[in-house]
Amino acid sequence: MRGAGFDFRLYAITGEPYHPGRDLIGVMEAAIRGGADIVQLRDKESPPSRLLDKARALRELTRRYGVPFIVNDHPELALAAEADGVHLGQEDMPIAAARRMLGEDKIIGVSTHNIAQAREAVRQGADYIGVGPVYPTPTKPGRPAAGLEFVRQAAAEIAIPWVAIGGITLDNADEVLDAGARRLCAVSAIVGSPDPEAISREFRQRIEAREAGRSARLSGAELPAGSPIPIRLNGRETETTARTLMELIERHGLADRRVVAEVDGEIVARAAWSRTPLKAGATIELVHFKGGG
Ligand code: TZP
Ligand code: MG
Repeated sequence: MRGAGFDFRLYAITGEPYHPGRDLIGVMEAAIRGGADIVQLRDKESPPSRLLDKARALRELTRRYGVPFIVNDHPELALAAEADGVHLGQEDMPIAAARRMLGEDKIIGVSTHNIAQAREAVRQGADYIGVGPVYPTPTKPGRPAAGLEFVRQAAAEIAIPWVAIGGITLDNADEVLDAGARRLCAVSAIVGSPDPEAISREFRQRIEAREAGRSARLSGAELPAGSPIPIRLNGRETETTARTLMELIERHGLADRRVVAEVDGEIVARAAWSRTPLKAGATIELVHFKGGG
């Protein structure tokens, strides 16, 4: 499940207090039918035995639809329910400890509330990160909004999948996407809706519409100068303050040499080096051919 191909667009998280009288599985099935392509069990109230029942039921549902299933807070529950992974907050167990418990194949997601936490989660090996709360939300009381600026910073810097979360509704989804988000997550807007399927379908359409127009806007993405970002260069974890592929290549003294450069598995033509941004978590291969002929 984990691996280079892991990605998603619309992340639906459970929130049973938002749908009293309606069944958890029915609500989450509607979200999936509408286009949610990853599901998380988030339940701060139930005792462990109830949690395991819910996790097992959601596992069965998500397996039927071929959608990844993530458990919030509890790696041991993720294992017991055969979930695809776990989602950790800043106060939860460190990523390395969760990785030891879960093994290499499980997905580990991490909530981050500012760009420093986002960089650190990438460095520690998170498979995706949550970026938020974008807006204040009753689903996470007491957590101040990180705002759209954090979304812009993540868009500029973070190369692993990251998802905007917190107070996102159909009324503000477009400005979150305008700020650079390519994935959205919602609790209340989806599960609190009388029609979770229709809402999910609309969220999904908004995201897809941006994706379609995206490649044209990609060139010239400005990256903030400053702190080093973690990258993987020729198989080695390292850091760089270079902000473009060209800067990185220049710093290795290779700009005038015969070099093939690959970013995240795609060869980048020399003409595009200067406008290819470097993002935290990017995998870069530089192959330098020595000698002539
Ligand atoms: N993490 C950051 S904000 C948030 C979580 C779990 C709550 C999102 O819920 P909602 O109802 O979509 O604002
Ligand atoms: Mg937590």
